[in-house]
Amino acid sequence: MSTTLLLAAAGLAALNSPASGFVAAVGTPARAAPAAAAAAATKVSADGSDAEPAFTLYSSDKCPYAQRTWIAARELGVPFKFHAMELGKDNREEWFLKLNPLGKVPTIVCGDDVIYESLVVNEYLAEKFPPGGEYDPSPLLPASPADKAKVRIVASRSSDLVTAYFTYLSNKDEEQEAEKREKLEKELKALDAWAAASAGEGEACGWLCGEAGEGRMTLADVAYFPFLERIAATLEPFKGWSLGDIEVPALVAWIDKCRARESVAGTLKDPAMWAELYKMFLGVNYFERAGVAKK
Ligand SMILES: N[C@@H](CCC(=O)N[C@@H](CS)C(=O)NCC(=O)O)C(=O)O
Repeated sequence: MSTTLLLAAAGLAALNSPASGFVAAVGTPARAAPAAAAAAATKVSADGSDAEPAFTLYSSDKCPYAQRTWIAARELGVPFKFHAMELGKDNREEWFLKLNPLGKVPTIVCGDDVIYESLVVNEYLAEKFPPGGEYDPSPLLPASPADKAKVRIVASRSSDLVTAYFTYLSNKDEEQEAEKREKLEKELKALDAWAAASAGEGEACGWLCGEAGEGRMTLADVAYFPFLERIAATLEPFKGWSLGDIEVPALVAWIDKCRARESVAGTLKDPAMWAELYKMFLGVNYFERAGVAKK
């Protein structure tokens, strides 16, 4: 998703100024707590700790891809520094382009390693900070190679959901509306089936690919959640229906399960904010221009 296009879009350049708060920095870089958090059931990096960060996450709190890595980092429980980027400005500066020539968030710097592309960054974090290692990290992946492979298969399919969502949301052609909605529903139903299949006795849903460790979400859940947060907030205002209107009860339960998790909860925004932001984006055909919505 390119803010280059966003800035080129008429009228939005002004909104992208720090004063507007549109994609402005979320605040001072935060540091995560190591030892205390490690003891908690959900080890979440606590903002404001003086712990020495193990890595820096260059991020924006409005970017769904960056949110993937933000959640993974919080879930991991390793101390990190959150460096809020003003997209359209900071990400075009030479110092950042030297780190990531694509000028995109998320990007992380861990010692001499510079890694970008959200799904790749999350895999890197899982490998770099394995359970039992320094900082006593939480697992982001299940233990067996076959279960890990399942997580990767499911996570990589998230691009189909992303395309189907932004394509449907951006559609203005009445004749294509049903077909585009159907493509989105197909992806939502796949998620519903995975969440239902992993449900334990008496549960409405489980994690999409089972657990990474005792009760813990995997990188498959992390890959999807930011987009489901936005889908849940925007279907009703823009399309007049909600997830409750289609047969996806396990998916609806899974969204609640994610939202209740501390690592995710600390990244959530008001649904009304998404509706307002996306109204602006849709008004300038942002998702098509950025290449995430297809014709
Ligand atoms: N495929 C990338 C997409 C990242 C991306 O598109 N990030 C956007 C913000 S949502 C960005 O940094 N845009 C800045 C720009 O293109 O100028 C990933 O998964 O990390």
